[in-house]
Formats: sequence, C-alpha cells, structure tokens
Amino acid sequence: MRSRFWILVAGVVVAGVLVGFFVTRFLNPVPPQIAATTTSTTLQGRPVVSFNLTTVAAVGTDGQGNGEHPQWVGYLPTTYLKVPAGAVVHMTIVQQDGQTGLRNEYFGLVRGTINNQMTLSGSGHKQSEVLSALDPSLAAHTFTVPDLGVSVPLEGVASDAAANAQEVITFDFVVPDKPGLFRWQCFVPCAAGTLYGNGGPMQTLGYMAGELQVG
Ligand SMILES: [Cu+2]
Repeated sequence: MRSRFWILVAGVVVAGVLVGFFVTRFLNPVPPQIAATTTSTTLQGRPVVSFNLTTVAAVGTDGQGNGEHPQWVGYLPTTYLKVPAGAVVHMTIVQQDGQTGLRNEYFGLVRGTINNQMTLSGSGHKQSEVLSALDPSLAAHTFTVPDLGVSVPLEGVASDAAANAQEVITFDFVVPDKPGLFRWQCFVPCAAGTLYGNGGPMQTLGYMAGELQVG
C-alpha cells in the first residue's frame, strides 16, 4: 500500500512539472535573442560591445515570426537584444526604409547617447556627419529606450534616391550596471496601412518594438 502511495505522489509531481513546462515554455516561447558582439576596446573604462541592425520596409519570410507577416516593417535580424551589464553599446543601424516623418518632433533629438550625438553617413551624405538632431520630417524610424533616456532618430532614404540606397547611423550608449529588462521601440508611426500608423508592427515585439536585456 505504501509504495502505491509514493508512486501516486511521484506521478502527481511529474505531471505538475510537465504542466509547468507547458505553461512557461510552450505557451510563452522564448524568442530568438542576439547577444552583443564583444570588442577589444573600452570607453570611459567600460567594455564596448556592438550590434549591427538593419531596418527594412518589409521583413520578408526570413525575418521575424517565421514568415508570419512578411510585409511588415521591422528591424533585422531581431529586436530582442542582450548586453552585458555596465557595457557601452556601439550601435550601427543600416536604414533602408523611406521617410515617414515624426508625429512628435521631440523625437528628432538625439538623446541619451554619448555626447547626445549620432554619426550619420550613407547615400544622402557626401561625408559622415556628427549630429544632435534630425529634421523630424526625414525620420524613417527611431531607436528609443525610454527607461534609459536613449533616443536616436533614423534618417529615411529619400524618395528620389537610387535603388538600394541606404543611410547608416552609429551611436554609443551606456547600459546600467545592474541587470534588467528594458523595452525599446520606434516612435515614428511607420506601420503603413494601420490605424494612424501605430498598429501591427508598431505594437508587436520583434518588429518595431523589442527588449534590451542587460546582464
Ligand atoms: Cu518604425
């Protein structure tokens, strides 16, 4: 009798563990995350790590969501980013999308990066420029982490630019010394065909919103 009781207990425990796995892993799948690339440089005594992201008008079938929304605007390869605590993030964003323009012109300012600056080069520039603001009407997207006070407007490709034209934006920002999870997003209402441009990819993690995991 006793052994049957313990077999029952063990069965209940195993079932509980399986249900737990189902709820946490199957119902809440962990999205593929990319880790920052480590570099051999330091800045302000902190290790420098880097990311290379590309913004595209349509993510295609190889992008986010396994081809669920190939026509949606988004950041590639993903918006789930992981950074070591206390690092300086050297970000390079290759911007291939057109100019939509900001509704809130405040986000035309470069904020929270080192020296509140970005470096802009690419098809629309003969030489690279260091800027603290962008004409709000030229923005295609922003890279904004509200809780870190970081926001950078990303210049869009001009409508009369040559095919395959792109702009390249680089900037550096410091992440906190303590581990944490920070939401980031674009503040240009860039989701064409949705209500006020703020639907679909603008409100879906993996496209125009993401998570910055520190630590
Ligand atoms: Cu956007």
